[in-house]
Amino acid sequence: MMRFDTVIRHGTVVTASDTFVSDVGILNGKIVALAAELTDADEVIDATGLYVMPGGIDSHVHLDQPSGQGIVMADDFDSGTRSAALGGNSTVMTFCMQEKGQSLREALKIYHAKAEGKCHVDVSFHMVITDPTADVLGQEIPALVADGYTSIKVFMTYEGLRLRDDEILATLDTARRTGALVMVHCENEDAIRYLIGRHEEEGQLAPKFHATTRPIAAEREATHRALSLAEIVDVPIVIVHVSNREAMEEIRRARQRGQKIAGETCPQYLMLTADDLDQDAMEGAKYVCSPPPRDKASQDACWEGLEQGVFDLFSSDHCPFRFDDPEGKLNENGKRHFRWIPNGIPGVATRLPILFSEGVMTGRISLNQFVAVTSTNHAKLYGLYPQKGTIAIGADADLALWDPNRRVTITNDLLQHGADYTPYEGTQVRGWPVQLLLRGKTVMKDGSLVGGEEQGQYLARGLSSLTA
Ligand code: DUC
Ligand code: ZN
Ligand code: ZN
Repeated sequence: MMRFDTVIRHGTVVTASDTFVSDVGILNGKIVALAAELTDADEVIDATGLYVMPGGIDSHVHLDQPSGQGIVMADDFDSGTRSAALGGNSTVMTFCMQEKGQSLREALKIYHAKAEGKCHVDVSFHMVITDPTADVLGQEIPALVADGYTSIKVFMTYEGLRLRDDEILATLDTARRTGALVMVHCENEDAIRYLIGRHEEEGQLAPKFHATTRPIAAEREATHRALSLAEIVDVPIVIVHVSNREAMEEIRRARQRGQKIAGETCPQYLMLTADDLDQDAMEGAKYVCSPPPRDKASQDACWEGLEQGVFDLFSSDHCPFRFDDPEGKLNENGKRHFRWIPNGIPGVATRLPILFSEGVMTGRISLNQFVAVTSTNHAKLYGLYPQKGTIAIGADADLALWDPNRRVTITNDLLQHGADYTPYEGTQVRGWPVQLLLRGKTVMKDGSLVGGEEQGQYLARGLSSLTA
């Protein structure tokens, strides 16, 4: 008879494809048995009435990133991964931002130092390419992909970050040669700058004008262009943080043309609208993110995209800034003009409960779809499968135990992130992750971190299922 370190008993196991009652036997951090009535374990966890799901994988999280002069991101790797664990996530993928003129190796050294010894869940890095020199594309990226840094993000917006179309093409070509997967932030920077200029002439500087300077057409056009550039080079890409139907339909059409495309949406596009930016005083600054939240019809479209599989990924785009803070949303310039309000909202802890409650409990998506878009597809698309993202023999025992009947009113103090607000304050959800195991060890139970030490590891990744 096999002996286990831990057995999770009598839970309902949910994967991206199946739902079944089974015990889960864990040995040396791995799942080694799925069967009825496993015994002989050092630790037994009773999961009667609970769902046992793969730990959440959030492949779009910003932590400890420089964000402009005098602006400080609200989460470092300690607080950000703590909040991730509280929300049922066992892996986060964060961004390593290349400064202009910097080598990618230098940038990675800095981000590894930021993360070292601080992580409560497993962590991996996407490279943000802002300076695609011949050396970066010809030498560094091939070597980095071989070392397990297999994804890249590029921006079509933000002066100083955005790449020109020829630079995007060259980056995509490098991705095609190396198997890297490119994530694209799609908004037309020239259109946005033009609109900001017009708003300035009219004195329209309040937070709500962040949304009107970044209209759907600017996102749709850039999405179409990114997809066309990928088609020209013949390489898969990920369209990240899609906010509306028109951009979503571009993804559908590209797939119909035969392109391999992944699509991502985020909680803010299901739960918020541009009206949230239009509030008294500076309250609207709390909701400034890019692309901006749109309207009810866009929310419905994003739900449709999740239901119908246009979106493979549901990520938080956690990009936290404090609100009432001169280094955050209400910095001196930001108080006067929306363009200086740092873009981004916190959400790594609320991503899963929101989708569980609003998606699964309402019957919009199945439990299996929930697991697919919050964990399994992230592992597959970013080269961690089947080590992560599923419940199978040999996989890491990264497991989230969910109580589908736990009712929680979201408040900022529950989330233990560095931001002083949550956009979802007062939102009532049904279903909550009550325990999280990371490689077989409990790291979170009933809203508290346990174990006392940071057990997260850095993950080198293989190639994406889209590019392999
Ligand atoms: N893009 C992101 O992916 N996150 C935050 C800000 C942004 O523009
Ligand atoms: Zn982005
Ligand atoms: Zn982001």
